[in-house]
Amino acid sequence: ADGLELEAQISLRRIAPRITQFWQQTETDDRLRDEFETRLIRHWSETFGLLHELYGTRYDFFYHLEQIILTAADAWVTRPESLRQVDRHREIEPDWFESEKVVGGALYVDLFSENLGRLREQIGYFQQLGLTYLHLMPLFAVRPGNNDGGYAISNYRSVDPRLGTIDDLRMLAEELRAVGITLVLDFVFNHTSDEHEWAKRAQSGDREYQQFYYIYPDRTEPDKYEHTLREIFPTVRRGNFTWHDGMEQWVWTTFNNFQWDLNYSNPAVFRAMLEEMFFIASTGIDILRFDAVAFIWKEMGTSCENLEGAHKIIQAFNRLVRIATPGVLFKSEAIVHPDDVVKYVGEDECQISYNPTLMALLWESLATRSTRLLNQSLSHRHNLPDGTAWVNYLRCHDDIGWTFDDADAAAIGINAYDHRNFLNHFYTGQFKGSFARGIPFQENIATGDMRIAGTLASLAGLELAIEKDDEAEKELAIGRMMLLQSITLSIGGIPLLYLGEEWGMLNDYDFVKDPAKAGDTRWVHRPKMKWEFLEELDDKIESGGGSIQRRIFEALQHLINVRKSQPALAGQQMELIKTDNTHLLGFVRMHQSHRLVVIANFADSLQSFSGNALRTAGMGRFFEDAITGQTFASSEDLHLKPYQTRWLCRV
Ligand code: OTU
Repeated sequence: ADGLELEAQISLRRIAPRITQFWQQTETDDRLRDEFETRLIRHWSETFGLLHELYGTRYDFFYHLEQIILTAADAWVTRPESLRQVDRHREIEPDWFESEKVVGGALYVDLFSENLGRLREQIGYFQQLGLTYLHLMPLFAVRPGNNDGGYAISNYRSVDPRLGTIDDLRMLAEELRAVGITLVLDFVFNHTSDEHEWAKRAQSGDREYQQFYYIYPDRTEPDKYEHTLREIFPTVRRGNFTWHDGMEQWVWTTFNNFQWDLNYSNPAVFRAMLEEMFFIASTGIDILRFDAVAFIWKEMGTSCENLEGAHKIIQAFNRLVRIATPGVLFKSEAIVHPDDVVKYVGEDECQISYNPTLMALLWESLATRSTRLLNQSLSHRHNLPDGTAWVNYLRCHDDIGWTFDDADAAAIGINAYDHRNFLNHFYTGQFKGSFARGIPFQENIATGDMRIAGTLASLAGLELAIEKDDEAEKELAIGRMMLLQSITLSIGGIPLLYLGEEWGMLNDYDFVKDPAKAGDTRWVHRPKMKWEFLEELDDKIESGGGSIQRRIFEALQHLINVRKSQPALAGQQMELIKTDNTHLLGFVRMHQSHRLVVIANFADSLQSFSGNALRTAGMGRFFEDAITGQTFASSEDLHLKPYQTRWLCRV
């Protein structure tokens, strides 16, 4: 380690004159130089260590190192001053995203509002709902035809012309910022589309660009890799490689055939993608969603998922962001085993992460009406290191995979394989008595494995209830939707809605009519926004009345407002309460001197909880349900209606 530190210091001394030269060429003023150099020195040892570990054996390592640092310097000096202000502010307040005031939403620009210009007109809607964090699905230039919902990017520096321009994006970011909404965009960095300039150069025979990807002349290497690889999109093709007719070579394609995996063992790829990342950040992005993090590092003989190299790459990006654009945060998208999910979370890696385990287990509890597996998992998986947070969600643009830990299931006597089969049956509506209307995604005939597509409302029973025109069923469905929302809004972390949830968007089976979508059942839960319901929102109907859509909207809006009024809901700290009732989930949220107890009923029948236990949990003699405003005394038991959640605080 001593030797490495010496190398680090020598390298920095060698690079210093090049940086000075860069300041002179760009006529950078002293303040900006000082700020950058202070951060460079602060993060230098770690940055050097990571890059050295990744690329130190390359003969041209020093060249790449120097280029990387100059890329970072360029990102800082070309960054708009308004964003540098944000950087400076967030260095003083690094935990801004842990506030109870933060509530997120995700949407497709085209499906929600045609284009970026129209989206700007809808900022009022986000405010009305209470959102402070907006994730726009990928909006950059894509290949024609199927583009995997924007995840097959051809150019990271131009917006899909159907959605607008880079200037529209900048303007949107600025207007959102003005009203306190942060902007999240994907950094789709595992792969580019086959139409990206780098891929095209590779196709034309350019060897330098062929090294940007994993390209093989015959099956020898691919076959060796395949021994230990999973198939992520088995309905697209068998295996992970695609034959390219023009090049007459095999290309590594973890996802669709047209999504070429980038080769991060090549430092030129790291630097090229660093430049793209800084460009995206410069448009005014607060959080970058690191797509498909699990797959970015490959090693023969391994699963090529969640390898140490993947962590090093993200940590290196993280350090360079701390140096060049320090206000920017990373969000990890690792929809993998919970032990692996958490490894991407850290101040020095991704500060926030999707919480796929909670997501899957909330659906599991809804199906079983039992919180045992959820409790088991939460008991040792919820807490995260300081300076990090979960992003808690119920549905997103992707499928639901049952990524809970087999050992957690075994610990409470559940066979994980059978249980996943049950859940798949349940959520595709095949299980007797199921309320759900999901459809299979990536069903693997060979293994029997599948994931589930469907909207929150359809999976929670609203579609079936409407079809049956059964009022009681509709009530239960709304109850289930609000139950799940009440957990993600209170358990600790950033709640993230998938827009459409707020008015009970149902599955849309018309996607099969579009040949570019027909092969991907996730489109069932990606319909166009139906703005009609909004007109009714403004009508002066008595609250609690009106359409189902309106009722769902108002109930969710209310929950969001209540969340924001509860300082106990900041941060992550959560302690489970033993409820001695498998239908109930109970936990205490604590922040500074604030406390809030959450009790949720996953059964479709009335349940009670001991008032005494609530006193022990810190509720004193009298307490209030912040959701309904009702007050209770701990001398009596607390009652919960089917699917009811109570957020209790002392009075
Ligand atoms: C991500 O998801 C995106 O969210 C998907 O929309 C993309 O199709 C995909 O990457 C390719 O860009 O397989 O079904 O973590 O589950 O990364 C979703 C593992 C996916 C994968 C996840 C991927």
